[in-house]
Amino acid sequence: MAEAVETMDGWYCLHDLRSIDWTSWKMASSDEREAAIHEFEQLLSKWEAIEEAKDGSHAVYTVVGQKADIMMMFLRPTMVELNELETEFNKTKFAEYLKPAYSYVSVVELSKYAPQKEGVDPESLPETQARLKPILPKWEHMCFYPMDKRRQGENNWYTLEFSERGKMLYEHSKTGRKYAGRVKQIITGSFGFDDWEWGVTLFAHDVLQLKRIVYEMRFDEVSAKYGEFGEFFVGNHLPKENVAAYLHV
Ligand code: 76R
Repeated sequence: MAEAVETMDGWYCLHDLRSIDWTSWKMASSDEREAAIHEFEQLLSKWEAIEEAKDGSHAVYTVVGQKADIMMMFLRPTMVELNELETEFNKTKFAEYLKPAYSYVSVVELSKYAPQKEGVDPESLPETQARLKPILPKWEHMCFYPMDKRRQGENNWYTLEFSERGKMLYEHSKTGRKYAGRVKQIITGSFGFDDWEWGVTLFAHDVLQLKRIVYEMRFDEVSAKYGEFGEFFVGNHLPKENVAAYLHV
């Protein structure tokens, strides 16, 4: 039997995607719209204070294409806080004009494939802690997609030996490192939490870097033979100061 890898798990993660019901938004009075925007901005300020205190993080993007209009990503120390945050948002006036488009529940994950230093628990290292509880970059573009590792005929990731999987992931990480500074990736694990096995969130200043990394990685053995992918979402950063203009009708 192949052996499972140990994982290090950090903040819990919710990707929450909504579509705007522009018809009802336009039918609302301008006072109602203004109040809804103001309340949403206040919630954004509250999330910013949580991020400032390093008790979580969030990112808000507008989605290109018809799959959704807004993509929000939240990180919180517990699943309970994630749920409270979601419920608080759902109770806002603004949420009355939104329709659910997609959601994904996971937890920031690092795996222990790399050989470990004798007597050093990697989880205790400050650099590991920083990666498990990341402050999300607010780069211009973001892309999210869920994925699985294949379990089919010859290509079954879950019957491969630990060392073989580790070797392939090492090769994969070499491709990844070529994009250092241009693409920031957050891998979240979702076994037992959602319909796929991992969520992949990528941030980039130049949107083409998202296309390039995903394409180049298709040729890594680990993706070519074992990667199965769900829906892709791509969007542009929506800073708090642009919310009112974005929602202006
Ligand atoms: O965590 C680390 O940096 C160590 C090396 C590493 C691991 C173990 C690493 C590096 N990844 C790891 C694991 Mn990754 N990653 C993806 C995708 O679209 C695709 O084909 C795949 C989607 C991208 C774009 C990406 C980017 N990685 C994983 C796992 C879990 C596997 C398991 O546990 O079985 C998945 C699902 C996955 C998928 N990866 C990197 C990157 C980048 C950019 C890096 C380099 C990070 C850096 O060192 O700066």
